[in-house]
Amino acid sequence: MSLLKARSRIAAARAITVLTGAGISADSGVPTFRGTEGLWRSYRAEDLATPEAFERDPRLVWEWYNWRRELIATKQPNPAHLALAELERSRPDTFWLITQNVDGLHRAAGSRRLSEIHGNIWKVRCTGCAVITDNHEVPLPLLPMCLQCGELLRPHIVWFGESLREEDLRHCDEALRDCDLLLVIGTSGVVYPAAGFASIAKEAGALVIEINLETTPQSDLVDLSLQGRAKDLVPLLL
Ligand code: BV8
Ligand code: ZN
Repeated sequence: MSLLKARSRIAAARAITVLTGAGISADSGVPTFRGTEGLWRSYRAEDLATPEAFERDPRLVWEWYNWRRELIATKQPNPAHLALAELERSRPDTFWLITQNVDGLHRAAGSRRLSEIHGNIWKVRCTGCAVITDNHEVPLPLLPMCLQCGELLRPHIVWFGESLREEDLRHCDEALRDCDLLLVIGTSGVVYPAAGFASIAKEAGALVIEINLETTPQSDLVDLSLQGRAKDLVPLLL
C-alpha cells in the first residue's frame, strides 16, 4: 500500500485511534528513551523511573525530572502534533489519541480527546493525600511538599512496575476495539501494555499503519509500515 492508498484509507475511516510514543516529540527536540541520544542512556532511566528509586532517593529522581521539565519547557509542538489536533477537530466524535508521552505537547498542540497513559510531567501527586495538581514551576524546589498535608510530592507519572490507571486502560481498550484505523506513531513497541495495543486493534479488525524511523517488533504485524520522520509523514497522511 502506498502513501496515496494510506491517505485514502484514512480519509474513508469511520473511526480513527492514534497511539504515539517519544518519536513524535523527537522532532520537537525532546530526547527519546531508546535512541542514540536517548534519555535511558545518559540517565540510567530504567533505575530512576521506578517507585523503588523514588523510595530510596527522592532527591535524585526529582533532579532527573527537574532536568526534563526544564528541557521540555523550551519545546514546542511540531507539525505532527498539530496535524493530529487538526484531525481531531475535523472528526471530534470518531477520534481518540493515546499517548505514552508525558511531555504535554499533544495538549499544547490543541489535542483534547486524549489519554496520557503514562501521566504528565507537568502534574504532581501527593504521596500522602494523593491530590493531583498542575505545576509548571521550573525548577521545582527539591523536595516539593504538599500544601494540603505536608507530605512529599511525586511526579504524576506511571513508573515501571506501576499499573496504569483503570479508566485509561478502559478508554484505550474501547478506542482500540471500536476503531477501523489505528495509527501507531514514533514508538519502539517495547513498553507494555502500550506495546500490545496494535494487536488488540488488529484482532478487532482495524487497519494498522505504523510511522517510524526504523522497523519495530510490531512492523510485521501492521498493514503498512511507513519509514520517515513523523513531522514529515503525519501532515502528509492527514
Ligand atoms: C505495568 C514514564 C502492570 C517514565 C514510562 C518487570 C517488573 C515490572 C514491570 C515489568 C517487568 N517486565 C516488564 C514489565 C512491564 C513494564 C515493561 O513493559 N517493561 C519493558 C521495559 C519491558 N511495564 C510497566 O511496568 C508498566 N506497568 O505493566 O503494570 C504491572 C505491574 C507490576 C508488575 C508487572 C506489571 C508501566 C510502563 C510505563 C513506564 N513509564 N514512562 C518517564 O517518562 O519518566 S515508559 C517510557 O517508555 C515513556 O513513557 C515512553 O513513552 C515509553 C515507551 O518508549 P517510546 O515512547 O516507544 O520511546 P522510545 O525511545 O522507546 O522509542 C522512540 C521510537 O520513535 C523509536 O522507535 C524511534 O525509531 C522512533 N523515532 C525517533 N524519532 C522519530 C521516530 N519516529 C518518527 N519520527 C521521528 N522523528
Ligand atoms: Zn497531600
